Amino acid sequence: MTNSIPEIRDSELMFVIGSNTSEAHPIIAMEMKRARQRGAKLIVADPRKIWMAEHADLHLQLKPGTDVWLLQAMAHVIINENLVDHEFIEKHTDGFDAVVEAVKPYTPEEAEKVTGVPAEDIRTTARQYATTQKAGIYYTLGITEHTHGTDNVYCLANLVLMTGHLGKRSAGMNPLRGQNNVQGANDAGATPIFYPGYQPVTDEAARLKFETAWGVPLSPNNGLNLNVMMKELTKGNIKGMYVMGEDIVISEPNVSQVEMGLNKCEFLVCQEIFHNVTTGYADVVLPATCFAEKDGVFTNTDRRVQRVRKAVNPPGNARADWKILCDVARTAGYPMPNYADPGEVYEEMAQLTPKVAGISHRRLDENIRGLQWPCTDQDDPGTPTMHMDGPAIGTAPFQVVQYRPSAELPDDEFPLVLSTGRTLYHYNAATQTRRDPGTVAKQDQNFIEVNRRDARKLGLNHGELVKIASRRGEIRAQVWISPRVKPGCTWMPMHFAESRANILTNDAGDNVTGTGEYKVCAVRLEKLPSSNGATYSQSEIGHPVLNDKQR
Ligand SMILES: Nc1nc2c(c(=O)[nH]1)N[C@H]1C(S)=C(S)[C@@H](COP(=O)(O)OP(=O)(O)OC[C@H]3O[C@@H](n4cnc5c(=O)[nH]c(N)nc54)[C@H](O)[C@@H]3O)O[C@H]1N2
Ligand SMILES: Nc1nc2c(c(=O)[nH]1)N[C@H]1C(S)=C(S)[C@@H](COP(=O)(O)OP(=O)(O)OC[C@H]3O[C@@H](n4cnc5c(=O)[nH]c(N)nc54)[C@H](O)[C@@H]3O)O[C@H]1N2
Ligand SMILES: [Mo]
Repeated sequence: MTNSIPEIRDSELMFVIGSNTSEAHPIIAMEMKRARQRGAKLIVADPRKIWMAEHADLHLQLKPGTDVWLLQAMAHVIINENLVDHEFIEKHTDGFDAVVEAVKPYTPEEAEKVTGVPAEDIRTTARQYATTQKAGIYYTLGITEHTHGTDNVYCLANLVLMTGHLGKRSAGMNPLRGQNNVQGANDAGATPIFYPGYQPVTDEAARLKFETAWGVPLSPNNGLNLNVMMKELTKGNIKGMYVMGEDIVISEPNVSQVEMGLNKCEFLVCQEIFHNVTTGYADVVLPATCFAEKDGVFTNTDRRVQRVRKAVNPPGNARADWKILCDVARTAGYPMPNYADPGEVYEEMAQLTPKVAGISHRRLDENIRGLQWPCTDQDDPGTPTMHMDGPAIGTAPFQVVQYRPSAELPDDEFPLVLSTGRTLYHYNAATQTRRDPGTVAKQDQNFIEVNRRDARKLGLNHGELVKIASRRGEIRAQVWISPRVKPGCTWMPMHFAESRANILTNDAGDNVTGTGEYKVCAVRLEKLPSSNGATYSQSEIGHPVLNDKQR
């Protein structure tokens, strides 16, 4: 996020796009509702009538995968009506003229044809966004989990830059991060292209710095992204894999291919706090401690580094992830330093990473609200709002984007669009939440949201089991006739191991990040003979997949 969660309450306008904020980020949604009560406008762009849309002044219910059209049309209006911030563009950006040219064909009227959003609503959104001072963009996976996810993000960034909504409080560009510490994991270099603090692997000076500090030669090449790894696994080119805290057999797109790959994989290590479906394939499972059983830091979505402290003792032989990693490295022959605690690990990172150079466990103990990076030295109070003195990289480049349709569109054979995501009650692969009787009582089986019109055409009743097929496989789930989705669209959560959405999803990846197209694929619904009333039994959970390595 360029800005911070506490700034949300002072917003004047929130543009929430592709984010089911109240179910996936309920605390942030509460801040948004608070802002709303204090007079802020809320505009939601989402193919589904999510709860947030019910709070909104305007709901742009676009067709899945058409965001580029919507956002380019907004840019078209802002430019045509001269609502741009000329001074900001002049002083801080580069390449605006090319965008002016590129968005010319994206008229609101044409956009209406593609997106299904009335041209007048696009105009209203563009005008209000451009002319409101404290206007922030909030987005998540509805924007990124597409083969054109990066294009979507570029379009949003273009809007921020042309209106000068950067480096101001309660404005900016705010991707809401999914997991408690996914920001921290990325910051620490858990990506194939960066050392800690986004220092590029391909940057010679960065590489030399880390080679000197770690006393080993390092590869000058980027690693493989997850999407490419899974494809190489399926081809049998990846012989060994080390999976830490992920249930890839549930969460990767086109997951039957991943299962085939795991059957070929010669050596699989899972470092886990529970047995999940993927550990069923593992040669070795290393038991790790959960968040409440260890010390360290988490970095929140607004770049806020905070201390977490051990509250309970771990069970059995479970050990902190960092201790396991250190021992594996030592056993493999690398003389890992004898860190006394995670504070010393952080110290090393801070020494090598300018963005967090001023952060330490000691300082975090004194600052109970955490420190937000960039925080470059001991006296730096941290950075709640980024780019206050202009873009951190100097000049911010506009990006020219052209619409590309989703990789798989509905046709006669698979006539419906399926989008997937999450519900309030379960967490991702549900390894954790389906152990809790409370959440299971709220939601115990998979379902697919279908519009009444499509259900009637197919003769489907609310609550009956239906077969859902895509080009990649088929599953069963309960039909939910739902006003949330428009005709032609369906939606289901990703949480259910015995009815995996990812059997259906498309593994075509974004051309920059590789992120799979979880948000759009084509499916067919088939009525099952005498299916009424059939449900899954709880005993099936946890053992849904058999494979030739299971023992
Ligand atoms: N309860 C709960 N909370 C969670 C999680 C969980 O599993 N359960 N998971 C966490 C994680 S890891 C993450 S990454 C976040 C994700 O948080 P979100 O991204 O908010 O969650 P999703 O349900 O994946 O999808 C977001 C929204 O995108 C919309 N959408 C689908 N297709 C499109 C499209 O083409 N365009 C637009 N504009 N919108 C579209 C969907 O209708 C949905 O409302 O949630 C985090 N929080
Ligand atoms: N169809 C569809 N698929 C999706 C998505 C979607 O929107 N639609 N979203 C994608 C997204 S955004 C995400 S983030 C992924 C999530 O997919 P996964 O990461 O596979 O799902 P989680 O349930 O979050 O898995 C976390 C695992 O980590 C373990 N764990 C928890 N704490 C610790 C710890 O401290 N240490 C260790 N070693 N393990 C721990 C848990 O037991 C669990 O097995 O799914 C992706 N897949
Ligand atoms: Mo995520």
